[in-house]
Amino acid sequence: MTFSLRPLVLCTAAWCASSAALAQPAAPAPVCEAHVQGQPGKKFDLTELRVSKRCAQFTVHLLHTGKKPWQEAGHNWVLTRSQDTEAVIREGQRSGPERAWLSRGDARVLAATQMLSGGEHASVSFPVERLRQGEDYSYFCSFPTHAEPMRGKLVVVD
Ligand SMILES: [Cu+2]
Repeated sequence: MTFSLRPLVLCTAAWCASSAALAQPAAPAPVCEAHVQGQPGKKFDLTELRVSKRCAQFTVHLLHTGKKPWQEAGHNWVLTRSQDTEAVIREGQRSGPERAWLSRGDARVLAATQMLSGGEHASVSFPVERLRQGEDYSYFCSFPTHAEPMRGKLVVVD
């Protein structure tokens, strides 16, 4: 004769409900926006953004925390694949101040805010389906001499 030692499962409805919830936690809603500061000294306060592919759109809110006008020390936020970054920077320099050092309409520019003066802010939203997980993305400020120090990584996550 064999005994099957099955554990008795006893729980109140509330306890069972909570343990079921623990076993399968609902994924928290992803954060689909980020606040980025362009600071004096050619700095972004954030150098990595993680973007969930569960977001339909992602929005970057850029604030220029300095005081100078954009023609002197502007900041923008420009997103490209990392492999396109250097070429887009060069093209931006050629575009000059009348185009705020960014070649608009360039398909390699995945998203960009306008060039801001100190105290100004701007937002840009882009569809996340345009981004691929595993691809390297970089963001930067296209103002002359800013793109090297003002650089960050955008990582697409689940
Ligand atoms: Cu800048």
